[in-house]
Amino acid sequence: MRFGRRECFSLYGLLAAFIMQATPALAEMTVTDIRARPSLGAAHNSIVWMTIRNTSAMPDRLLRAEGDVANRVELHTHVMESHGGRVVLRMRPVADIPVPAEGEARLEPGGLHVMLIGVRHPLRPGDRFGLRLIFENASPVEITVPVLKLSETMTRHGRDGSTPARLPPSGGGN
Ligand SMILES: [Cu+2]
Repeated sequence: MRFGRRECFSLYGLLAAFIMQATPALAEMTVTDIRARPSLGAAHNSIVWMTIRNTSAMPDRLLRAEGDVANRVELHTHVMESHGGRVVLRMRPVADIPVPAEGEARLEPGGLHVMLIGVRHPLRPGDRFGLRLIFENASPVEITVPVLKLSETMTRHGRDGSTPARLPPSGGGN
């Protein structure tokens, strides 16, 4: 029996399918465009944005982000809500963030983001801190997050208690 070209390809396909099943950790994530907002005002909160690209053929989900930069690190999105005829943008926690196969999840101002609640030290432009991204399939990814000036983050973030126009006086609070 001879293998023609077609049979060779189907054997190769079977082998590839077997390898993918046997090693689900092959899902690979590339994280770019990482940036955080300075922590401002009395809220001691900050926000991290990034683009997560899934280079594998397997859909995945970001389950959580971990780091000791803040007391709580949550995954959030924004939703439009109407209050007495006024439309406001509000933040809401999400259980996970889908990252499609060979696609990307964009965490952008006004949408999905990583929320830092109660930062342990004030975050100022030029600072950097680490976060670990935990996925359903892919291996954890360690990222370094630079803190940018508020204007550089192009923030459209809503009412989270911050006062973007004014930095807290030095020596005050915390
Ligand atoms: Cu938020």
